[in-house]
Amino acid sequence: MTSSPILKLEHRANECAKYLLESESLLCISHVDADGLTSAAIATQALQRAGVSVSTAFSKKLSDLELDQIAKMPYDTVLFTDFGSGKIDKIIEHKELGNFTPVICDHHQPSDILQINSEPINHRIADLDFHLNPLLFGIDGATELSGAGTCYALAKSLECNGANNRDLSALAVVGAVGDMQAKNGGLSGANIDIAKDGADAGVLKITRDLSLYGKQTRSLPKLLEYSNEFGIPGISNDSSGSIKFLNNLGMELKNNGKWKTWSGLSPFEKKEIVNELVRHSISRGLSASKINSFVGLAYELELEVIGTELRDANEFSTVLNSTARYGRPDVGLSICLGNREEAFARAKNLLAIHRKNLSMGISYVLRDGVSIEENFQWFHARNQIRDTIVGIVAGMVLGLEGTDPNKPIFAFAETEDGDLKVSGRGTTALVENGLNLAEIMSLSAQHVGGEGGGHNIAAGATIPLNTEKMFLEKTKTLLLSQPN
Ligand SMILES: [Mn+2]
Repeated sequence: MTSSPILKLEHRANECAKYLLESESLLCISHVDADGLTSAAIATQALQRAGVSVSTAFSKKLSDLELDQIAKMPYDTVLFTDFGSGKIDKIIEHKELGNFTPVICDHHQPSDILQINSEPINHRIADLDFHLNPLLFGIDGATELSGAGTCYALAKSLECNGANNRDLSALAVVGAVGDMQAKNGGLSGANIDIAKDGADAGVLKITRDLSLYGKQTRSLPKLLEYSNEFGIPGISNDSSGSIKFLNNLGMELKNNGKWKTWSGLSPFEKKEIVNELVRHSISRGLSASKINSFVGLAYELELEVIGTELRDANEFSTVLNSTARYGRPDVGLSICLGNREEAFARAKNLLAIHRKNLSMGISYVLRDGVSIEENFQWFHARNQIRDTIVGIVAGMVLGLEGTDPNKPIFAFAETEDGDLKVSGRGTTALVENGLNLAEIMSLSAQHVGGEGGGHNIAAGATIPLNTEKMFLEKTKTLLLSQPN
C-alpha cells in the first residue's frame, strides 16, 4: 500500500502544532486571496478547537516594512499562512533578534532556493524549526498542495481533546481550487488525500460533471456562452447561439419563464445536454481532446445550499477573492467560519463589483492590446485595473485572441502606495519546459529595487514606479537562461 503524499508533512506539522499549542500570545497573518483566507480559517478554527486563542490579520504581500511592523506587535509567536516562505531570510532575522518565533505554513517557493545565481544559502532553511511547506518534502506547491492544504495538514496535527478537524478539508479544497490547482482532471497529488477526507467526512461531494464555471448560479445560456475554454462553434462566446442550442433541445429548461441553472437540473437533463453538446461539437469539427475536457471532476460543498455560490468550490473561491481583493478579507473569513447571513449578503455585493471589474479589465486589455516580444508578452494597465486583480485578468486573457498562448505574460498596474504591481502568469506546458516565474519575478524585482516571488506558473512582484522597462529587460535575459 502506498502511503498518502500528505503524510510526508506529518512529522513537521506535529512539531509546529506542539509549539503552537504552548504559545502564549499568537498572531496568524495570512495572504489576501481565496487560498489565504481559507488558510487562515482552517488554522484559526483548529487552534480555537484546541483551546488556543489567536488574533488574525491579512496582508497583500509580506513586505520588509510589514514584517518590521509585525515585530513591534506584542505577540510571542507569529503564524504565517499562505506566505512567509518567500521572506524567510527576513523572518529569520526577526527570530534571531527575539522579536517573535515564526511558524510558517506556506506552499510558495522559499526565498533561499531562489538565490540561483549567488551562493546557495540552503542552511538558512535549517535555521527554521517550524517551517511547513510541501516543497521541502518533495510535493509541488504549485499543483499538488495549496496554502490551505498545508494548513489542513497542520490542523490534523492540532487535533486534541477529541476534536476532529476533517470537516476543514472542504475549505482546503476551496483554497486549492482558488489557487488554480484543479485542472480538467480534477485535483492532484496531496490535494487528492484532502478531497478524500472531505468525502469521508460528508462535507464534500466529488462528482464527474460538466467542467464549466458557474454551475450553481449562472443561468444555462450564460453558463454555455461563457465556455471560452471549450471553444464550441456557435455556442462559446455566442449569446444567441447558446439560447438557440438550449431551445432546440426540446426540454423544459425554464422555471416560471426564468432559465434554470445547471444545479437545478435532474441527472437525466444534465446527461442529455452533455450528449447534445458533444454531438454538436463533433459535427462542427471540434478536436477530441477539447470534447473530452467537457466533463471533469467537480467539488461540491455538501453542507451548503444547492444553487448558492458556496456550494461549488470554484464559485466559493470567487466569492472569497471578491472580498479579499477589495479590502474586506474580514468578510471572506467570516463566511469561511460559517456566517451565512450578514457576511454573505455583503460578499454578494462585492462579488457584483468584482465581476464588473474583471470584465472591464479584460475589455481594457483586449482594446489596449498586449505587446508581444520575442520570449514573453506584457501589458500595462496603469490605474485602469486594480493591482489586486491584475493577475487574475492576466490569467484570463492569456490564450484569448491577441495574445500568444506559448509565452508567459507580465501585467503591470499602479498600486495605491505609488508602486507598481507586476503579475506573471505561465502555462503548464511552459513550466514543463523549465519556466519558473517565482525565480524570475524575484530576481527581476530585486534588480530594480523591488520584491517578488510565488510559484513557477504564477508569481507577483512589487517594484518602484517607472522601472518596468528595466524589469522587462532583466526578465528577458532570465527567460533566456531558463531552458524553455
Ligand atoms: Mn496560495
